[in-house]
Amino acid sequence: MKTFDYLLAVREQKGAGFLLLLDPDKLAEEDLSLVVSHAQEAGVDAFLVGSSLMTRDNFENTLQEIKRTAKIPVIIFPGSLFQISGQADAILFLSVLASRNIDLIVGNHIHAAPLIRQHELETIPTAYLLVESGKMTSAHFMSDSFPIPREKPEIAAAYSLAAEMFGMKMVYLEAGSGALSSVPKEMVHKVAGSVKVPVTVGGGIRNPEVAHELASSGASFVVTGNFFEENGNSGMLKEFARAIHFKKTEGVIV
Ligand code: 1GP
Repeated sequence: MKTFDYLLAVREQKGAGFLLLLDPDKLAEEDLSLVVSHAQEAGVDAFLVGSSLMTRDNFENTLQEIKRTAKIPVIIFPGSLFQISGQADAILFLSVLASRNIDLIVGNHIHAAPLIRQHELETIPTAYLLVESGKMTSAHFMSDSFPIPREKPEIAAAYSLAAEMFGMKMVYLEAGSGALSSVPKEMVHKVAGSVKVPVTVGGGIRNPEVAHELASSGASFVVTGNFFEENGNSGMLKEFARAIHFKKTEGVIV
């Protein structure tokens, strides 16, 4: 099954999917197999792998380690052109639609496309929309994007509609890793009600109640990263999974 079809099946069966971001710049390679097995047992549906800024040359090794243990899809969430690898199952083919840097809207993609094809990597064309979140995050800074004002869901919805009209398959509403405030549920509701493509929401989600609220407001996928990088929080993975999987049904997705 293609990764995107798997994601849609997860959404259909569970209400929403739980994606765990693994940042190769922050995680020690020797810890990865434990992190991965613990996360999948707890109910994580897929892994995102990527970083706004990589300061270590360990992207390939990190992916290899994750793939060694992962039974669920491993999806590249690229922070730059250096984050392309044939070891993953798919890549979010991101366009930072509100960026002021043309290369991040469409530019780097020209360099990436032949390599992605060579690796036979599945692409998930995704509109990546930065949302104001209380402070400048690495994602905001690195992507040269004016964040969409929190109280302007109609702007996020208009961007999302344009993305859908361009044929993109996903909208990613991003508060930025470590954001003070996550994307407002009103904005998620407005965007999810405006487009048919799945809406992924991430950044600053630090408790299961917020994760649940975002999923029940229409987010198809909820992403967390930072919170589970902190020691002692991995015990909460199950609670997050339960909160995000608001539709309780049995069955296995293959
Ligand atoms: C990054 O939204 C994700 O795209 C994760 O954010 O690290 O704040 O959970 P956090």
